[in-house]
Amino acid sequence: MSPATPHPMIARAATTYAIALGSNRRGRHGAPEREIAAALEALGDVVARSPTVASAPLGPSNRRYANAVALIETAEDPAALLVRLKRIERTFGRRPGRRWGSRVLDLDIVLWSGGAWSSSGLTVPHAAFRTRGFVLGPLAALVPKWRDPLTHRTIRQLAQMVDRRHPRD
Ligand code: A4P
Ligand code: MG
Repeated sequence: MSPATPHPMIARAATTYAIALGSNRRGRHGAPEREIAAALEALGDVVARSPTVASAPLGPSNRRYANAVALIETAEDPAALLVRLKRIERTFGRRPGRRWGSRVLDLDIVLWSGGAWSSSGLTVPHAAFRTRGFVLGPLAALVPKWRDPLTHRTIRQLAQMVDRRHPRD
């Protein structure tokens, strides 16, 4: 065994992540719903997924979004996972551009079973997920009892709070 190979006894255990998927632009797989389906394949290690929902755009874009949430299991730490997600976004044809611009694929790390994480360019839980119905709705269907490590509220509670503020979203 080379020195760089971790001993099996100390190999890092798999942890669970909730990943939010969004698309509001056609790509090589087709309409946004097709891009989401293909992205779930590309992610791998998906242990649960929500249905894909259509949602009105939040922000300046006027194109309707397809959104979904997936749970994946991996031993990668959040920084390593973000690198992989950015690579998948690129292979789906996403190009860096205007923040909140139309995109073939957006992959955000929403929650991690390891708790909170903060490093350069990465904050977990995702800074905006507590106010987003298109994330909290699908997430609440998967992990209603998971607690946000910052507010200590459950996902179900956060989803209900957003529903009360935006009953028609
Ligand atoms: N970053 C920091 N924390 C994270 C995290 N937890 N997960 C950094 C992923 N990335 C994180 O993101 C910009 C930078 O945020 C990343 O390079 C990473 O270092 P980005 O995906 O490159 O750019 P963005 O998506 O334009 O910005 P951002 O802030 O991620 O936008 P959002 O919050 O994803 O919003 N309306 C509907 N209905 N549905 C949507 O999915 N999405 C957006 C984009 C706007 N409106 C929407 C939807
Ligand atoms: Mg993003």
